[in-house]
Amino acid sequence: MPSLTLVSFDACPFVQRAAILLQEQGRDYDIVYIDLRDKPDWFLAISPNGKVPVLKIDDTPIFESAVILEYLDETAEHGRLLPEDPLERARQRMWISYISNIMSKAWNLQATGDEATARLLAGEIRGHFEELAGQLPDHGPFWGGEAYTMVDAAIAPILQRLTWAEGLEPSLGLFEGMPRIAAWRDALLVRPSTTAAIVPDLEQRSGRMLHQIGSWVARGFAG
Ligand SMILES: N[C@@H](CCC(=O)N[C@@H](CS)C(=O)NCC(=O)O)C(=O)O
Repeated sequence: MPSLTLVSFDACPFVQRAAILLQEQGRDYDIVYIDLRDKPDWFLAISPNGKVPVLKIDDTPIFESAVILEYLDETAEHGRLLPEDPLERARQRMWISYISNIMSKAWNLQATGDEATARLLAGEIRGHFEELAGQLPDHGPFWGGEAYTMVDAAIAPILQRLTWAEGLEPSLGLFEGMPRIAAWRDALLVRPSTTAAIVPDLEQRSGRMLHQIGSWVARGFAG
């Protein structure tokens, strides 16, 4: 088996997706953290967009979290998450792409210093949640019912960060009246792959960092 090295920024939810899948698969991997404010030359040489995650397979880098997820799934020895049926595979890819678009809104919601913008984004994210809730099966907490899927790995980091944001500013009401999304979130947040894929004090560190950049959501952070 080739060696796997995940190039990471510790607070990045896109990196976390890849780390979650590596944890689900029980694979050995190394992790290398970089400072995105001071990107090393070796990183810029393997990441044309200057973004993490990059996964190095021996010496070959691949970038884009959704591509990394697929590579890891296709090379898994057992327990592949993407289904065999092409239509079902396409449907999971489609929703992963939809979720990727929510990630930038989730970041803007956390980072903006403007209350009106935060509330607007919270409303838009609730709209996306309604769309996703309409896709979830009636039974079982995950996208595949009882079965954990690639869509679950892809969304867990956002549900985690939005839960932290809601903890800082409960009036956002992101999960209010959304029992199906809340149950999905609850199942994903306690899943060992989700918790093992981040540094242990990330919630505190994120709150502090958001507070320092003037985030409205984190304006009262006192940690
Ligand atoms: N579409 C990319 C997005 C990755 C991304 O936005 N990463 C952020 C950190 S969370 C980054 O590296 N930003 C550095 C920059 O834009 O300079 C993916 O899915 O991998």
